Amino acid sequence: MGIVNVTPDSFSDGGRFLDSDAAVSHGLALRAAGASLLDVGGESTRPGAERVEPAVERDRVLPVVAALAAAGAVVSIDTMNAETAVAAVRAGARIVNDVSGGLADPDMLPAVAETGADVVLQHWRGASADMYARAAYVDVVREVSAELTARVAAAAAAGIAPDRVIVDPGIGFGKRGDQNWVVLRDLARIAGLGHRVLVGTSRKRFLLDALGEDASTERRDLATAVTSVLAAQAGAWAVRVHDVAATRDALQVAARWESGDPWTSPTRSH
Ligand code: PMM
Repeated sequence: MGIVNVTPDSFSDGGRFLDSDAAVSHGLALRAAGASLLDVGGESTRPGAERVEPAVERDRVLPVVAALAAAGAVVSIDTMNAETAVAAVRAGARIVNDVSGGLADPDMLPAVAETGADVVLQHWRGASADMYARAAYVDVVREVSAELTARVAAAAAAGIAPDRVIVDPGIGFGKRGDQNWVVLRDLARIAGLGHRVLVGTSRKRFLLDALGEDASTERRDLATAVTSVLAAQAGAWAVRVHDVAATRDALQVAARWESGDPWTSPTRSH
């Protein structure tokens, strides 16, 4: 899953893709680099970020969703707002990615049920501004699993069939650095919940525990390729990344490792 942030304050791309044409071009480039899904978002969820007016969010994302869907991409809409989700599905999005797992907007789950779209329910314990205050766990993997299970039940009660649900442990959301590593180590237990699993580690702060505080974006992308391979091996269905090419290469190398097939390259016959 390639990330297309259409925000002026994304910590990762510096808001370079605020202009919708640029965002569409970026999405198409990610697709050409190997992304099978494009995740379009108009509200930053970085720690401390302020909420964006839903109308502003829709102005940002709808033209981008429409253009990418028209180009044949499978688009997910990264939003916590039910109206934005419904409008994006009308514009061609096939997946609603709600980092709050349907908790931020009480209308979200019934609205998604009506659209027929798939939904990503991410583990979440409150808005970005104060999410670290809630990072208190006795057994982080057990609690994340239980809270995700409760969100899947809420989705089912709203009319969303379990096979339309993708769960996400929410790396960096309401978890401190060490807690993220524990969740990743035990990711197979999240996969054991029986749903498709999405994992987003891309460029996130917790990677600096391994890389050192001053790691460049390039080094975070390399680390993301490694975590994405490890997530895939633990059963993840998709990984959400900024640098699609690096993660694609890493996943292809890992696939060769697992299959034992000889290396072949499109540019080289052997
Ligand atoms: N992370 C961010 C935004 N949306 N959605 C899902 N499902 N999972 C994530 O881990 C996730 C997300 C924050 O990252 P960004 O600001 O770099 O997009």
